Amino acid sequence: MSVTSLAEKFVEHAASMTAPSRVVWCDGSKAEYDSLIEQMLADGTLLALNEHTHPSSYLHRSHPSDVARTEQLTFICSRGRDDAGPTNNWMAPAEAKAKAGALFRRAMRGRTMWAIPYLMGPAGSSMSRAGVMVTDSAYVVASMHIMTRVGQVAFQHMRAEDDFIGGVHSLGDLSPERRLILHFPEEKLIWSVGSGYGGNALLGKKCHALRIASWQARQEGWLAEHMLILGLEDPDGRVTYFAAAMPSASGKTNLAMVVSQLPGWRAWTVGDDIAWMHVDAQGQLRAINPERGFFGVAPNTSPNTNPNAMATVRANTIFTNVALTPSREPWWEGMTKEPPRGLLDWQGRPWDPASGPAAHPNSRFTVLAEQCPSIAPNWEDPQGVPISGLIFGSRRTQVIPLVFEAFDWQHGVFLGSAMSTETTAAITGKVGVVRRDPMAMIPFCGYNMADYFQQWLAMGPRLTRPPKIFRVNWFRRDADGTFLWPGYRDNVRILKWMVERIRGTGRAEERPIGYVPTVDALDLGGLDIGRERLREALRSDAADWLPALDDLEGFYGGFGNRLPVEIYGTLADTRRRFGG
Ligand code: GTP
Ligand code: SPV
Ligand code: MN
Repeated sequence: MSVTSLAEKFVEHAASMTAPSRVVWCDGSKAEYDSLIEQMLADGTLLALNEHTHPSSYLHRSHPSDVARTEQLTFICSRGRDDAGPTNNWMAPAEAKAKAGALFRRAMRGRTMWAIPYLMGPAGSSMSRAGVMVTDSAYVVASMHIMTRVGQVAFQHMRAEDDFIGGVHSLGDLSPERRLILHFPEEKLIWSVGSGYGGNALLGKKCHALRIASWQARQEGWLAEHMLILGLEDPDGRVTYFAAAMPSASGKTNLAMVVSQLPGWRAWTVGDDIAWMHVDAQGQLRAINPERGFFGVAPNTSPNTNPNAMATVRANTIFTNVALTPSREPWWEGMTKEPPRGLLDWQGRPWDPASGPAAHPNSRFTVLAEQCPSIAPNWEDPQGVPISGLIFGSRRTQVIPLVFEAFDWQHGVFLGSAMSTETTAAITGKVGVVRRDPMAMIPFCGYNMADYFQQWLAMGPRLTRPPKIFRVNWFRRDADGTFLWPGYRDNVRILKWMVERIRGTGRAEERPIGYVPTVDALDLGGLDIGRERLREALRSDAADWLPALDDLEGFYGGFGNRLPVEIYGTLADTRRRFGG
């Protein structure tokens, strides 16, 4: 492999700081992956699973205090504080370097440093971007092999010597007290120390492909989004592509792999977590999936909810923090009705149901996308796929209807900016607390979100046929706490209505919040759901919405006059339509 001299310099500099006993450049080969696995089996980082039921699959148990993203330890270190904005933690670059520098100093002594050149996006795509990260974690290297394209292909994509994002990662001592995840967008640099967990440590994913990429996208006129990408094929074989933003652990992987209940309709998976979207020369929005694999939530994945994910993880999969059966098979809550006897919990102790779930609620699988039965034949098309519909979804027990459509692009951007959601186990902290999460990007937007809304607004006029924008909520509940909508595979019914709206045939009523499907507009064939229940799922009234709009105004106020006037204007219009 030929390494460019700037990449070499970057790695040498990281090595002089962390003092590893040796530096190994990764080539991304299968032999390299196999030897990493062998090494981790030998030192106990991985346990081999049942070779008959789960060939070439492994269990990794992480440190119990290192099981999810830690947002309070994640910082945007732009030169100007205002450029990070009120929704990000900010630290001055010099202070950040001093703090993390002390943690990195000689952190790799006696250990191997791997240097990983990686590409985010399909080979041969002008939308793909390269990175070079170093790490002292074999688990991170093996995961990067699955989640990104590692090796020479990264250098082939650099348009200049310095055309890469640099990343420095060390496990440190895994203590949250000595953990920092730092982004220096002006230097195209990421520093992460003290965590081995996915979003904190696989620097190509949230750090590069969202926080740094969103900063670059703003400057270059594109969008880096926390979105799945899927194609929905109709009975005539026509495929309509959607990109959908939903907060962490709120349904992207499930929707991306959905198995249709409707005869003749089928979904094709393009990506399950991140979308990079550009306007092409014809004014069409096109999206690529920058990733190569899935880092998916295990709990509640079952042959019922997500058969495609179950089939995907049958082999060549690394499981993290799931439970283990006596026959060395992985298990998690929701996989089967009854837990098998004799389970070891995610920390390797005999499972005691009184001490909590057997699998960690944020336990995950890491697996190549190409193993997914529903993977789209064109998922690695360098041109990306043409997007006709954009979806913003969140997890709300109340207020937000099952589905509705924005009046136009500007209104759709407003709906995205107005999202809030209930927190999940994907981040440390309390679960189920409602928080603001515009476009599902609150943890991932690498710059001032007021500017981000402006970026979204500015995309509309550049598009010849702007995608229709929809808002969904699979998580609304009745007074007894039961989900009003069955969700999962029945979500295809909602996608079908969206396709009909895009084609101009779907029926809807105009409401203050947008176009809401009439009860008979949804294809409910074979589904046992009462009209009253569906009406409740679609309900939107002033009594719920006016207070919610007041709360939203308070959130917007945090951006001061940096917030685009269009956003305030659309808020005022909505209030007026409700008679408020
Ligand atoms: P990240 O990988 O963290 O970004 O998560 P994700 O958005 O891909 O979420 P995922 O699809 O893995 O879903 C997480 C959890 O949401 C699942 O375990 C389910 O509990 C729940 N979920 C997903 N889809 C539905 C749905 O349609 N209805 C209901 N009720 N729950 C759902
Ligand atoms: C998320 O939390 O949104 C994830 C998992 O997709 S992580 O890679 O940890 O960010
Ligand atoms: Mn995610």
